Amino acid sequence: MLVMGEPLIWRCRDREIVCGERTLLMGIVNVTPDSFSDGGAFLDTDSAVDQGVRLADEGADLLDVGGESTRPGAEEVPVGEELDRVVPVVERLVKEIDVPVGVDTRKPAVARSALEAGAAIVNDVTAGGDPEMFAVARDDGAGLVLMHMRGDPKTMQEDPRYDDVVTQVRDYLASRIGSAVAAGVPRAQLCVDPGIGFGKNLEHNLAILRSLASFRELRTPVLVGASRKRFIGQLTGVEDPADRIEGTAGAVAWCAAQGVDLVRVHDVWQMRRVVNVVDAIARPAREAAG
Ligand code: HH2
Repeated sequence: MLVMGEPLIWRCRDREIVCGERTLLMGIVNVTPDSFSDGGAFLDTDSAVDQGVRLADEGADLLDVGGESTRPGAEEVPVGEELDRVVPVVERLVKEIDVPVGVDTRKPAVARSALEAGAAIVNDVTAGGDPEMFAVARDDGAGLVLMHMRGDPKTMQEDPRYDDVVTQVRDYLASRIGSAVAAGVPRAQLCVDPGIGFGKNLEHNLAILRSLASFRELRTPVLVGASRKRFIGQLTGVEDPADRIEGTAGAVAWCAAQGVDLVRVHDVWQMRRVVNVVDAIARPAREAAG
């Protein structure tokens, strides 16, 4: 049985997100034509805002608005286009719902504009690949997700190799935490994510999922994004990502049982039911064990 740490407060501007009491759901709003599972479904501002409002109603604890797909092979989106996609959506969502809104971007200029529009969190899949991202998070007191990726989306799935994937991913995240803190971002604003499917094959993803407890050592909240991903298709034989709900539920249940703080999901309605059950079973048991 895994032993959890104390509840953690994740500071995201004026929001204090309490982690550790239950599994928090980060609902995904992809304002893109080409995301791997819902590309094109929410490309115009109105439908993206409607989707964000729906996910909040369904029980999302926070939202993640993205304007650039990071699926394997994806091309980079020009900054102006990414701004046009995400900023109007963030601007409206923060007025219409009460849950914190984040922006999924690797570009500091997009992060800065989204924060000006009222976002509270920056989800950077490059973990500060552009060091300016640290200054953006520091200046605005924003929450910052540091995710592990090997290479970039264009090439990351070309024969990924590790000697020891869990140790290497954890050491990488520890060193990115160190760089963020050195650049003036308080640790309390940071959250880490091992980056399921980002430069990792099936065995790498499974090894990470088996060892989630070890990421607690980093003393930040831990986020996992397994929703609808390819490894779930590989394990279930389901080709269409939008049809991978049961497989996603399996992964989300596992994450909740391991004490992961946040799961990033497309299907909030269904995953809320999953974590309600698993949290009721696992959290008191873990507290007793701790
Ligand atoms: N996965 C995706 C995108 N952003 N951010 C974090 N922190 N963790 C993840 O696992 C993660 C992420 C990919 O999922 P999605 O946004 O649905 O697809 P796409 O990148 O094709 O838009």
